[in-house]
Amino acid sequence: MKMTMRWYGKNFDSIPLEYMRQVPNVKGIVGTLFDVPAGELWSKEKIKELKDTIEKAGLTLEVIESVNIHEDIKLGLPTRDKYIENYKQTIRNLAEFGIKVICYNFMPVFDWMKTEMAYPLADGSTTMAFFKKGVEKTPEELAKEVLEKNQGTVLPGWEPERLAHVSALIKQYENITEEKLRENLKYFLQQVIPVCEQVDVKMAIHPDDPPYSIFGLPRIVKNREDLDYICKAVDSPYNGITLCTGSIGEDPNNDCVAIVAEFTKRGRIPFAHVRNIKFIGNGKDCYESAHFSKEGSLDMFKIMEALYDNGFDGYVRPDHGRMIWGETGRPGYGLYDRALGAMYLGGIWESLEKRK
Ligand code: DNO
Repeated sequence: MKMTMRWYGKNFDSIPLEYMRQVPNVKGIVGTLFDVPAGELWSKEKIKELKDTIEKAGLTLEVIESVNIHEDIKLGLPTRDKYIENYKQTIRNLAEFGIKVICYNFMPVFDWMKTEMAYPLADGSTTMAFFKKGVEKTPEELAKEVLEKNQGTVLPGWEPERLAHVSALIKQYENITEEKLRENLKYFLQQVIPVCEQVDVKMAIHPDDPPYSIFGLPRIVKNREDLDYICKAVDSPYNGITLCTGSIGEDPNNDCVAIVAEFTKRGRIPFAHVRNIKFIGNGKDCYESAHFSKEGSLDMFKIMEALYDNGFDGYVRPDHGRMIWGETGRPGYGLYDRALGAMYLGGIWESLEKRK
């Protein structure tokens, strides 16, 4: 298990890489080229610059999150082929610089969705939360509210320029059923996975967050059956999953531990996002709790054990953290609570290793 932390890049992340390096056991960075729009080719120059910056700080770069998928690929438009060609070349370019895993998602229009960015907890910290009633509003109403409450902080996919035509974006999916979206994913995978096999880079799809339809959009990475379909769609170890416990776990019908165990055993989890969530109210609302099992609704020991017992040898990141100790910044991506999470998960892993 290799513990990592996500870093958005020097112009987009306020946390110095040197600080991340001081978190015991964190050796690697999950990096990205945040300013390259979906669909465009990642140049070798930019990849090299990112890698050099990270290595200069004494850390490694082996995982990318995300190389985003152009909307035309998800929609299955004739223009998708040129974007898939760019994706293939991006994979080759990343491989040249030692990248081993590419995390991506196939969520239409939006990436992950939270309705609260600074939900106050009893201990004085704040965290992100998802309230079902938030997505009963129109996306425009919700975005306006989130922007106002959070002094301009936006979620990926919620950038003002995108929101200006969000209704039109959603409308494009009017006739895209889950079945059709699945076919479009399969079409994409059939083309990129052979390249991955040639250059030894694993693709790792991130589950939908939350793992059910919102705003009437189709969602196809929600549960065990969806993951099984995806793995079989192109049956290769290079077609993998970013197992995110906080996303899969958001549907109480999903047995997170069993899912982690099964897909680790099948060799399909090269990357895991391990965080806890706490259900409140009606059973669908939840907030992102501290990692410690007792603080949330997921059993972090059992999740780590399911990875360990089934031979996991990929990358883990503590995913999100609360804002604690007065820290400010990108919601979910402060340093302090993620560092606590990395330590806690590393501690569980050490006990698993030593008890055998
Ligand atoms: C949230 C992240 C997601 C993830 C993408 C992968 O913190 O886990 O935004 O990066 O869905 O493409």
